[in-house]
Amino acid sequence: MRPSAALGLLLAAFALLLPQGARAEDGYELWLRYHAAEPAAAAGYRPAATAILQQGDSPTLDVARAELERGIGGLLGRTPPRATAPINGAIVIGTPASSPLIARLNLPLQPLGREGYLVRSMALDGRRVTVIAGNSDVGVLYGAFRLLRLIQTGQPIERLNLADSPHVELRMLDHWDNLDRHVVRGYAGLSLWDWQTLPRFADPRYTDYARANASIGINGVVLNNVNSNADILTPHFLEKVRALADIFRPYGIRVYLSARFNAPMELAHLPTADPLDPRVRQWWREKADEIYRYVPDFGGFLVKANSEGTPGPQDFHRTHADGANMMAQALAPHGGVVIWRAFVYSDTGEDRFAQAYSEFHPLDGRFRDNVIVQVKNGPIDFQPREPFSPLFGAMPRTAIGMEFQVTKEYLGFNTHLVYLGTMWEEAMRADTRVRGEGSTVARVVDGSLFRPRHTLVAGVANTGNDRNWSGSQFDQANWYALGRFAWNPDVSARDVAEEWTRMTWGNDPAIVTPIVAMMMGSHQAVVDYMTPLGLHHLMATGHHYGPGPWVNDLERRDWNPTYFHNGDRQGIGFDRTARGSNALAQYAPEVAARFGNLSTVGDDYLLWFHHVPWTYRLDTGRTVWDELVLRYTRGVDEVRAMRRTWAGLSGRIDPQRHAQVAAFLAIQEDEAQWWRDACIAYFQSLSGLPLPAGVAPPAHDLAYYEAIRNPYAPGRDQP
Ligand code: BDP
Repeated sequence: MRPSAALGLLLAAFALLLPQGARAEDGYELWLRYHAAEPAAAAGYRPAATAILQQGDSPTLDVARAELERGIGGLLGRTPPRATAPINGAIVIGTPASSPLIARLNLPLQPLGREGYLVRSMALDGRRVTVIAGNSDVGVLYGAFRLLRLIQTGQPIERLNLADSPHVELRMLDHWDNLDRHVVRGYAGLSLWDWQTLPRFADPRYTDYARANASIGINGVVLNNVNSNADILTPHFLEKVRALADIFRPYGIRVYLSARFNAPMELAHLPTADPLDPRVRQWWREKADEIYRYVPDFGGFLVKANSEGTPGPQDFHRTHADGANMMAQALAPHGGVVIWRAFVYSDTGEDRFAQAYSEFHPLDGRFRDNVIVQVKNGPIDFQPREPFSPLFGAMPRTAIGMEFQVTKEYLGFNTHLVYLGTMWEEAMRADTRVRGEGSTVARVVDGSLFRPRHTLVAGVANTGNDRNWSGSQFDQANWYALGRFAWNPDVSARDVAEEWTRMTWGNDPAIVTPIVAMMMGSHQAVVDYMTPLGLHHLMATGHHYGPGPWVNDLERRDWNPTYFHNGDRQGIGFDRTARGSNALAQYAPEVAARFGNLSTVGDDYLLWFHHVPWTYRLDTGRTVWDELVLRYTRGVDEVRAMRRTWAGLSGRIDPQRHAQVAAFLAIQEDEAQWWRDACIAYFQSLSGLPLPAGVAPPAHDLAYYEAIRNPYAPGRDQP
């Protein structure tokens, strides 16, 4: 037995003796817990990681080496020393450019692009080593994290021959952080960016944030809210932005800013922000030049224009393309991009579902090639379940990026355990049919369908300054999953859940199996207790916390839940077929036909597209009314089952994290019950039908639920 294997087994044995509770954990380490006391990880780690041989000098190679030292040191209880020549068991890191040693190995790196990597067990000068190589330093860093992930998840790393590279170019987190540190739709404390103490004080969290992102391949972050404040573009803030960019750079992360479209008016008092006005164009050119003086690798602008009251080119009778191109032209000399959001709708009377497509589809081919149009996964707004947005596949001559919401604005904030991987998998695997079968959303997003110049997956971040970063232990999984889906939109949600679970909770099958099962069922559960059968947007006004299906008095029609469910005495659902709004016509004919036909739409999407009588019979043999009530009930039962599962893990998981999750699941059960009871009480007031046999009635009458107010719910748009 080699010494390292013996050490591994010793540690494993020791770990079994050590009560898990002995070590307090609060979740700060995320999935980068490098704990020797992980029995399977320690036992599975066989090769002698005797030393690290860093080939080349750069801040990124330094952090790759430091992470390996930290990770292997933690997992094996012994930090590998640095080597100066290959020795048996060494991990050799570098690029052909940084290392003659790696160059002469002639590794097949070429197809892996700038950010790909190879991890190989091989002989070098007669020694057995593990080589981590990439075409760039950041590729090496990604490879280092991959090796650590293998060890953390208890996989053999004796004979490695791995190659991987990102399928998507821009893999981003969008922070909806205001300059006063309020995070819009944030449930994890204040913004991580302490603008007050920047640039002088570099909070160590900035580095840990960058490590976490790099570990999952995130390579861009938008620092500020899409409802942006022009002040971020002033020198006062650019100094601070530079400080963050300097910290993130070694981790392969570029900084982007949300830019307010009328900034030339607000900051320079120009009389207009018309994108075709020469003064405006010049202002943006100079602003871009200035930003690049602070941040030479600045990524570009994210823009929310003419959406929910934000300024935009339409204020000056110009199109989205005019606005985006003007900014893109200013950034082009520096290699920056404009990410222009397609989340637009106005009070025109057109079905809100259809509006983004109506505005953007005619502009296909009109955007410069450094513009990416960022589209939310669904046509409305991050609902618990949405069909894919018809814009995916509809603009073959435009770079179309995916926007997911990692933070759970409409899915129970931070307290509900909802793993979003399954939802994203559903979105990515949806077949748009625009180029025949297999034209999945993933293939639009990864660029393999239309070959745009840029590809993008972005997630609205769920981070804040809570110790556990995401507001709950399980919300970390959604941050993790965003990175994995951005890296490869075809990844399996189950594999991602399992990886994360092993790294976050442990490799013991008695932990992994139940936790993964909980995660995999959790999205369907929330859909069931909030918006089953294709209902959507039933949340209470403004903060979106709790049910409000009865709300019908908001100034805009398409803010009212009653607009979306369209229920009355006879039936329920939004008719988007040709008899109704005809939004279905925006999909490829095969998709429109499938969703448009009651026998093929499927129960999960039924009320998205059809208005049906309460007595309409589903495939289950039950009426819509009965099925609705049963699904609401089933959702609550599922949460109860999650609580039982979690209780059964007591003693196997460190007590602090276990207790927090247990308490949050109790909150979730109460709130699931609230959702169920309130919605059943309300919908019964419409349908007038009795509950199916054996189903418990709501605990209170409808008036009770309608009277509930939450003026201080966190994450509000305007605090
Ligand atoms: C909605 C949020 C709002 C955002 C908007 C957006 O409620 O706070 O500003 O999305 O995406 O879901 O711009």
